Parts: sequence; C-alpha cells; structure tokens
Amino acid sequence: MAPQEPTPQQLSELKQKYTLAGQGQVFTFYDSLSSEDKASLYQQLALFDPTYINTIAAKALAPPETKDDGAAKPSLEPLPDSARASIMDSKPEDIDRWYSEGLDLIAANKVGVVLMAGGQGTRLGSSAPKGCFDIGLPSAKSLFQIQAERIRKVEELAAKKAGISGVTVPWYVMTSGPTRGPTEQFFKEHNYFGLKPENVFIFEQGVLPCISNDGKILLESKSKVAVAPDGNGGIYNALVESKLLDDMKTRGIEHIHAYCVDNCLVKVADPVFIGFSASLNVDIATKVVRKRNATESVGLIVCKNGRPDVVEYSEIDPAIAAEEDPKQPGVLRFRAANIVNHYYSFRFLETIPQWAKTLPHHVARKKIPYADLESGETVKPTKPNGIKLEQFVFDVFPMLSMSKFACMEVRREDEFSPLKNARGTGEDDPDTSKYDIMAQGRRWVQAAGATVVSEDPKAGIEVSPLLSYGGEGLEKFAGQTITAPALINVD
Ligand code: UD2
Repeated sequence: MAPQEPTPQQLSELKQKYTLAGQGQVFTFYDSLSSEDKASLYQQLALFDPTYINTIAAKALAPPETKDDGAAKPSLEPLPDSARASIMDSKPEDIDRWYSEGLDLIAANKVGVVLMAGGQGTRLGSSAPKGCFDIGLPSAKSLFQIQAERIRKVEELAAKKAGISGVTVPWYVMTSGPTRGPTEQFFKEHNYFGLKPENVFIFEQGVLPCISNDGKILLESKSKVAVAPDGNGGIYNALVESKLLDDMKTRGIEHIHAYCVDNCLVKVADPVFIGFSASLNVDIATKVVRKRNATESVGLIVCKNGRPDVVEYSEIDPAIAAEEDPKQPGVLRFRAANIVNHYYSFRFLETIPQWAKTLPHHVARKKIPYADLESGETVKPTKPNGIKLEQFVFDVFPMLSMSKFACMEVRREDEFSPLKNARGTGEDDPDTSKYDIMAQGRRWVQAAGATVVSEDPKAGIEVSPLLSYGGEGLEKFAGQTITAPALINVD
C-alpha cells in the first residue's frame, strides 16, 4: 500500500524528535517534496529512533579502550581444549555416533536451517545475490541450488535410516533490501530447487541509516535516507520480527544450523555437527578451520575474559594475529578461524527478545553516496565519507559460559571454500570454489574404489548432492574408471 502523507501533528512530532537528537537535517528538503515523496520519507524516518541511532553510533565510534566500559585490556586466549573437538583427531566411533544422532534428530523434524544471505557481495563484483552465482561447475548449479540439494539429500538419508517418509528440514533464508527481490525471483524460477515452497521462507533483515563522519544521518537523495543492512547479526531481530522464530516453535524445531551463503562446501544441516552439539547439550556451537595465514580475512574464535568470543579480521591487532604458539613454533597461536557456520539450540534462540537490542554495532567506513544539503544533488564520494553500522552474528557468543559453548574443528578442504573475490583473484574466488568442489568429488569416488584418469592432474569430478551428501553411497563406482573432468548426476 502506498505510504500516506503524515498529518501536520505527526510531522511536527517526528521533526521535533529528530531535531532534539541533532538530526533535523534529514528534513532539509521536506517542504519542497511532492506529496508522494513526503509520504515515503516520513515513513522511512518513522522507522528509526534518532536517539537510539546516536547512541549506537557514538558507542561504535568510541575508541576501543572505552568500549569495554573501562575494563582492563581484555585477556585473549585461544579456546581451552575442553571447549574444542576436532574432526581430525576424534575417534571414528564418536563421529559415527554424532552422525547417527544427527540423522535421528533430522528424521524427528527437530532440525531447521537458517541461511544468512543478506550480504551485498561487493568484493565479488556481482550485482546479483551471491547465492545465485554460477561458479562454473559442469552442472552450472548456483550456490543456492547446491545448498538446496544438500537439504534434500540429508532429509532423504534421515528418512531412510528411520524407515519413514515426510522428513522436513525447513530453510529460513535471510536476505536484505537489495537481495530480497532477486532471491525470491530466483527461487521461484527454479521451483525452489525441488524443495516444497511451504518449507522455504525468504525474509528480510533490518536496515540502519548511514552516518557521516561527524555523526549525522546521511540523506541519499532529497527524499531518501541513506541506509544499509544491519549486518549478519541482524539475523536475531529478523527471526523475531518475521515471526519465523514462532514457526520454528510451531514445528517443534530444537536444533538450528545457521551458515554463510558463500561457502560452496558447506554441509547444510550437517548431521555430525548437529549430533555433536546436541550430545554436548550446548546452546551455541561453531565450526572452525585452521587459519591459512596470519592475514587471512577470517574472524578468530578466542576465549576473552573467560568467555567464548570472536575477534573479527577487521578489528584484530596484527601483532596478535601473527603471534606464534609457544608450544609449536611456526604455528599461529590464534588459529581457530571462524567460518560463519553455527549451531544454536532453540531454547537459546527463544531468548532473543531479551538481548537482541544489546548486541554491539561495528563500524564499517565506506564511500556513501549522499545528498549535498545545499544543492540536494547526490554526490558519489571518492573516499570514505561515513560509516555503516552493523551487528555481527557471533557477538552473541560472550553471553554464554564455556560450558554451554562448543567448537568443532573441521577440514578446510572438505568444509570451507568461501566465494569472496572476483574471478582471477586466485584466492576465495569462483575458480577456487569450482576447484574445491570438484577435487572433493574426485576424492569421494576414489575413496569408493574408482580409478580417475585425466590429462590435467587438477581435473575434478562434480558429484551431485542428490547422489551423495558427504561421499557416502558411491559404492557402485568401485572398480570403474572415470575420466575427469566429469559430472556424476543422479540417474
Ligand atoms: C565473515 C565473518 C568472518 C569470517 C568470514 C569467512 C562475520 C561478521 N564475519 O566475514 O569472521 O568468518 O566471513 O568467510 O560473520 N550477511 C548478511 N547480512 C549482512 C551482512 C552479511 O546476511 O548484513 C551474510 C552474508 O550474506 C554472508 C555472511 O553474512 O553469508 C558473511 O558475510 P560477509 O561475507 O560479508 O562476511 P565477511 O567475509 O566479511
């Protein structure tokens, strides 16, 4: 429904609120606007509380030492071994037990999946949402399709083990303003990749105004506030606002897997991870991989003041990032790399309304197109002229004691290959994503007893997720010779 122009009373109340908060400049052009533009600017401004915006901007811009309310420099330690399991050195019978327990929970329809897909993929240089991206596989499948088919396969594996049908893993896909429309369109065009539409929810995270370097809310044009998605930490508020937390409760969901859209190797609703986390009865668990090098752009899972926490790559002291493990020279002391791959108990997510507003905001200094307050013309700055405020999904970790938190180290080659950069970058780009998926498929069929021949030793094999979730079910290839590159689809 088109927004309605405010009454004089409503307008003066809102103007007063913004003026008292020192943000009256957002009304600079109001009187010169058309009725339609007055209505849309009023509706947008009524969404925000300028005093709250001032508070979170001041906190985000405050120098680090005052951020911890004057507490002494926080003690940073790697996670204690007690809070960490590693797939690499876990006993096979433990991994099998977690896998079995995870499938049982999925079969009982107690597992849901949350996908964070609101990022704008600026570094990738694609205008479409990252999940739509075609990394160049023989099948030309997008990241969304690969992830959807992994959900279908894990539902099938769970149903088969339990000897039942109708196993459902609901998929809650968080988008942002710029990615919502194209994402919905893409899912519809692809018939939800074979999933039932009633089990796939596409919802939108919140936005926050962009702020100038001197703390003023920026207008993008005469009739529009410059806004940006509120960070992947916006997931919590968005699950409540969208009523999808209620949907989880109605369905009896008890275990949630939340993950990052751009990781082409992600094991969606990984039974091992679900079973591991559920058996430890933790509220949050996170998967990590070994950090590639001191400067890799990943957050670090740490123990800070005795609590689990993550230090983001954009905020870590380079000296700490480069510190070596005193017991293992040459090995980084802080090497548990965050890969945006988290488990939550539903009982923990139910407490979101008590704390979602208290999560801190982080500053991203950006070049933000803004309306010059004299001319009203939109200016495209050549250097950062303001900040975007975003919440980080992992900022909830310190709310937990170590006993309610767990960390599982997994193999990078099997579980983490993020699509961050444009083709040709050589790292974390479409070609490395394609290579990693096809190299994994090659390892799987070789492990099943096939012989792989290829002119190019780097040639791989794409195995459809509908045929194998994690390398299982490929016995029929034993003794066969397969020429790579190849695509093995379900018959
Ligand atoms: C993220 C992690 C970083 C490391 C790295 C690994 C956070 C805050 N940082 O950094 O620690 O794990 O990934 O690849 O998690 N997203 C939204 N809404 C937003 C912003 C982001 O849904 O407003 C999603 C985005 O679609 C993606 C995920 O969050 O699925 C991570 O976002 P990113 O790729 O921008 O994060 P990055 O690489 O800076």
